[in-house]
Amino acid sequence: MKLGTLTLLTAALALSVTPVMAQYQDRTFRVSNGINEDHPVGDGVRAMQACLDERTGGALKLNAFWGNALGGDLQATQSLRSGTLEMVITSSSPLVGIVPALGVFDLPFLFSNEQEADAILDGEFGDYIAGLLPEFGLVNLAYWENGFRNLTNSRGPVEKWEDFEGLKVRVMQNNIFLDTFANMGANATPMAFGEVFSALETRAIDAQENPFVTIDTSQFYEVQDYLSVTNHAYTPFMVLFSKPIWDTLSEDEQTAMSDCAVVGRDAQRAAGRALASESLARVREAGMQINEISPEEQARMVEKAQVVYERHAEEIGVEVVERMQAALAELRAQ
Ligand code: TF8
Repeated sequence: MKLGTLTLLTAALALSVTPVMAQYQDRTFRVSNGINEDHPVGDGVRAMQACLDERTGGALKLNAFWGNALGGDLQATQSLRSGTLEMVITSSSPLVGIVPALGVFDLPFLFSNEQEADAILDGEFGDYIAGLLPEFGLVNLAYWENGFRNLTNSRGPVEKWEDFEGLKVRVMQNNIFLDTFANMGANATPMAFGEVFSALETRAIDAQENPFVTIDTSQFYEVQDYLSVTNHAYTPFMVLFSKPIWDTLSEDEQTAMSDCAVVGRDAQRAAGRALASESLARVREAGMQINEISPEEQARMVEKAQVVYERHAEEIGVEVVERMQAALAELRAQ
């Protein structure tokens, strides 16, 4: 054996026994948010940052922008695809024009409770959907919680199917939501989230639908009098990263981001679930009337909404819908 080979062998051996220190460059990622910082997403971002600080010694930093300061969800997501913005935390719903399969999460009354949503999103089905995104220039780091959506309006109490008749309701830029509300007899108008408050204030529209924490932290209680506990949809938040920028990160940096997004997720969901009842109490105190939907009426709504599944299966992808239904059936059989 020649000396040179021996030296190389020794060096290789030394490398394999000495733990290699992960390498992180100083980088700052801008994060676009439509909601305000006091929303539980704020807790999630702080927890994700604390995890990154610990993991990368302060090299990777999140710089979050709130209240649509960097544009709406859809606009921000397009910037990720072109590599001019690093991150957005957005509902999946406004993105169906980019990734039709995401429409599966918009199907009315899909999940029955948060445990079901967690199991589907954090399990195989969530991975399957995340696996579709890189082709569209997006990387999903984790699913966070937006929450079960509830209707608010300024016209009158909504407690049954017939009460939706003629209600001018803002929906997300999403065909399935549009159809769900049109099917109820409402006059549904797609609109970006950033325009909702003033459209409610000027009475251009009567109604909107979002989880309790958003109704609270976006101050919709100032311009809405009635809140119906409809729980008609659960649309997750996705923590999206720009694929073109992602590809410039080292493997260690990518792993730190993915792992810390999951740490953030757990903090965010916990904060959201703790805040939900507080938010409900706060909007009631602010003068909103809370209308419960009776179990019989809820069952009737679920039944009448089934037609939306049939009408949109093809556009979402029949395989995607079937996979979701199989995953849910398996969960419910346990
Ligand atoms: C909506 C969504 C939004 C969120 C937020 C802007 O109603 O639920 O509240 O995507 O991040 O548009």
